[in-house]
Amino acid sequence: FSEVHYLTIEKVGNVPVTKGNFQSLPAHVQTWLAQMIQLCTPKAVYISDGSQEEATIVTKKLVDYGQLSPLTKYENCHICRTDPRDVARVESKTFIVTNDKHSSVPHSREGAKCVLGLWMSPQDISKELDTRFPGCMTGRTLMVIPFSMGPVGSPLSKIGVQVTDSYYVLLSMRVMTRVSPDIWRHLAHGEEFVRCLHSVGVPLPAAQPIVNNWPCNPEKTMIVHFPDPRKVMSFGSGYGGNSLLGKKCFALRIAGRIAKDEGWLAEHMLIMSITNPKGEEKFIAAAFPSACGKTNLAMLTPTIPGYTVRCVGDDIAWMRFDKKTGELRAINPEAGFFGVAPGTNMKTNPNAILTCLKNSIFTNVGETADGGFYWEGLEEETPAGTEVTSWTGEKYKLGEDKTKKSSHPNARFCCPARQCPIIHSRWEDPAGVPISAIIFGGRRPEGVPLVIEAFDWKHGVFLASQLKSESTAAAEFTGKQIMHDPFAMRPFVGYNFGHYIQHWLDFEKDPDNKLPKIFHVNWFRLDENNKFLWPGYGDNIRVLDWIIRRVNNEDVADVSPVGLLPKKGSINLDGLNVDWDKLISIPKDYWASDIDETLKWLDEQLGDDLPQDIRKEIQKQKDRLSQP
Ligand code: SAT
Ligand code: MN
Repeated sequence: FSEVHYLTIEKVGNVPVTKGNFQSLPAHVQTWLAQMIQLCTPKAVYISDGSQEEATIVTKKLVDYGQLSPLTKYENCHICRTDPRDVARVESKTFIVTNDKHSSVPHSREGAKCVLGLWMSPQDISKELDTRFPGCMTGRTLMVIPFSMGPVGSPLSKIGVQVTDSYYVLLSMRVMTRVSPDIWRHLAHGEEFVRCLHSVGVPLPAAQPIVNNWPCNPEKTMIVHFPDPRKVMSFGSGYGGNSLLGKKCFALRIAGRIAKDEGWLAEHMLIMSITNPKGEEKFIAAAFPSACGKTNLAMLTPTIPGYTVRCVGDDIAWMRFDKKTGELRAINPEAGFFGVAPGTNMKTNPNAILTCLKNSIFTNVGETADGGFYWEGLEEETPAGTEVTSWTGEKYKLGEDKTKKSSHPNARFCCPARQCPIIHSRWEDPAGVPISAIIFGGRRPEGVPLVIEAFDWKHGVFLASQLKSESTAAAEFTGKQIMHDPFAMRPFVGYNFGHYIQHWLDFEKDPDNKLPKIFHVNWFRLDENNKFLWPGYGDNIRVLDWIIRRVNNEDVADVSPVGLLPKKGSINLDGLNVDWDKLISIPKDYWASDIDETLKWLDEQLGDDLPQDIRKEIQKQKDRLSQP
């Protein structure tokens, strides 16, 4: 075998390796890289070591090129403006490829457009990829990034290698994952790794003008997942979710498939701990669709005295039931935060602001004349009259023209998690942290109470399956539509969603599993004047406190047709002026039509793949709602 490998490898010899030692890499990595080099025809190969020196050199290169510029107000922070056509994930161009269609996507009903994953056959995708990848790195450097999702060497972690022609991706991957030459040692005996290929899709000389020094190829963008050979191929976009392949592509879509095969969970969830005034600490995981405030919740500043919050992760959780103790243990596979910038300020999320004052990259935000970042939400912290350059390059003075927007609504900060002032001391614990409660939530302007506790595991899985939320700027959708987003995983699931729901249900079958309680929250309910009924942000601790009391089985809940609701007076509302009855009410008409709509949607989308247990839960909810 090795001889065959060496024959292929020799072809790499034509392309100079400008950093690192190719021959010292594990043989199976060399083989794969040789194929990638042959396919993409770069002018050079660069093997990243993830070091600070490397980051400094690459940053300078990008500053000279004009893709980054320093934000001089802070230490080692940079701003980047993308081509305005490349600003978010593109779900319509994100595919899962398997031989068998229905291992990837459900048996949707005739005529229904499946929105729970897009499948393409290996034959069809080959044709697409053949018009994209051959020669795609001509004139560019192919970078090799060895990374770990999760602490290097943890039994819960997984390894990937990303090839990319984007220096921005190299710098961001270094923040978001653990990039280190140690990875090669963990692959020394032919161990599995996820193969991640990324190209901005602009070989040189470029066929079209490059906008903002941000090469990309929106017409041909395509993000393709091969769950069986554990491979991702992404073309044409430099934006985070499309290009930092360790994140959604690997840690959710590919890892989700691995997790199903191996009996664990890869979820779009934050992980945090709450310590109450008695000093008891509990860890929770919470799933919300993109841009619904996961980062804010993960590091919230409690508004009621005596509580401490610590952050373990803000976006992705890998969780498995411990064989010995039955506890659900979770790790954050990431090493950084890639958070939505607009709306973040010293009131809504001081910890996020404090995390990103050094070593951070800001994408598609505004810049103040004195070298600071600026975005919508920082008005009170930035003097009126300050000159701002918007993400599109327009200069204006703050406060003078209220129609001007400094930032793209999906503008992002990318910062190292270890810099977070309230990062948990165990955030890198290789054994993970024990989860006591799982929360699901979305933006629901109407009808949905502040918090609901599921009756039991099955009911909780049903609550998660019927998750809906108002659309956000994190994807390509426009307008404020309420979209189904079961488990907050609609864009991120890597296999048949019916099987995914069944996988969740199956955890109940092992009597040794200590199943966490499941909750549904809604911070976004509006009154008749379109004003939020709940203050949100730091005041969400009041709801978390109630949730923890329910975890401790305190008698603070009442039965309702849709789940357990907090008893009046059981949530601490000291100092708030809220309309409790409106906040907790469950308008029967709304819920009666909502459950019909949910059943219709789930049935259309999943057809016979919708687990029977969910159909039964829906029927039970209908029965409860129709009781007088
Ligand atoms: O997809 S990203 O990871 O870039 C952001 C998100 O949608 O959560
Ligand atoms: Mn996310």
